[in-house]
Amino acid sequence: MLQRIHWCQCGQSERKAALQRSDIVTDPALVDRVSQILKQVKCEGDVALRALTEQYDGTLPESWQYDSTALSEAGERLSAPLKQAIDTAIKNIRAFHQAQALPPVSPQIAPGIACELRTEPLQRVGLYVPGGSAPLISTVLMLALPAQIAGCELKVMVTPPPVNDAILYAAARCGIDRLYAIGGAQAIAALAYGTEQVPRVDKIFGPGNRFVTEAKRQVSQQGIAIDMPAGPSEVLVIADELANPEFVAADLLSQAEHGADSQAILVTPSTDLADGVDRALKRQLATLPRAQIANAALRQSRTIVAQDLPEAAAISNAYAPEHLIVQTRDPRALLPVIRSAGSIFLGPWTPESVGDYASGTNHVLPTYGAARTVSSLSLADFQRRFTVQELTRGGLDALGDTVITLAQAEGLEGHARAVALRLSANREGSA
Ligand code: HSO
Ligand code: ZN
Repeated sequence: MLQRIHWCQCGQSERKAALQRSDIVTDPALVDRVSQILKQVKCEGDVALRALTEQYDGTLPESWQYDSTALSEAGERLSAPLKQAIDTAIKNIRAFHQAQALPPVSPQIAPGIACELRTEPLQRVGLYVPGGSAPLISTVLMLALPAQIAGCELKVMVTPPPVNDAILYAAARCGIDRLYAIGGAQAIAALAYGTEQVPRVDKIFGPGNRFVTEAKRQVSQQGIAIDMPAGPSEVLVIADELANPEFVAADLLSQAEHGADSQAILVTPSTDLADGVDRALKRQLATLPRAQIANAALRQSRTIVAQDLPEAAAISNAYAPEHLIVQTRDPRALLPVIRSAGSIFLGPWTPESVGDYASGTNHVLPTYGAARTVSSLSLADFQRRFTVQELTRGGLDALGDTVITLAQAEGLEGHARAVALRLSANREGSA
């Protein structure tokens, strides 16, 4: 079922190819088109938003703007179990992100020298929630809750029309201030430049299709901050001979159903387990509603047979997956040797789905190997850190000569004098 690769039989280039992601081709036509869309929205504002929405998403609905009152009415049309599920997910995600608040950092460095690290919320944030084949209610929670907890003053959400009631309800419950039924590159442009109706924001968050990703890339070069580079979603599962092949197959499929460009990789020392997973995949695919998408994704997925679990961990480290699921006899034992994974799911009772929706962690994660240097979305992404310092007269007296020596070593006499004249004022004063 899955293409199988035996790691020990591979040379360097075959190993590299085994961990290859599908190419993200920067299509010059797409780059051009997105650049035109950005310009059009920048120049024509809401008129452009209407025209572009008509071109790409059907018509812009009469009510394409929702303030907090309009949002709060959406709940009336939603089933009780769905509202309950959204509320439970909110409770858990809020708890995990609230716990991320940094305690104040204000060490006394030396007598008379006080340094502080403070945080403040970003003021205006723009949150993109994809529409398309699956309305991502959970993405509303993952973006809006940390923004709310951070205390961002203005939280603007955009999502393509038609907007699902559950998205509106989730937005209301997470304190979204304004929501606009616009999507694609035009929505990113509206957030980046502002239009008559849509306020300009300082930073744009959220996943999206190729247009959205390219638009975020282009506006980020114009000085608007973005959360992280986005690529197709991916999972790597490390499983040993004790893993349940049905569980493993289900986890691979939950990733594969996201999109034809998703990637699912199984790394195992057991060919028996690999065989079992292949059989389970076939069985489960037969009744999966999105089997066509999942099948396409599985065509670029694979099983890598490793010699042992340490080698499996090394393979995972080399791939740097967005999600890593570990289903082994003692999953926590592997944790110390695992590096560069966006989010790690330990043990048979921790499918990726729980983190996607409701356990509390964020599902906006670095893809395409970015996990080597980029972290999962967290409270800190909605905050800015800055430092404060204050020296007393005595503090400067004690540190002054050090600074003067370093400044002179750099040939920056002006810096040295800014200290030296205070020191002499100080010493004369006390003489
Ligand atoms: N697995 C996706 C998030 C998601 N899954 C949303 C279901 N809904 C990327 O982490
Ligand atoms: Zn998912």
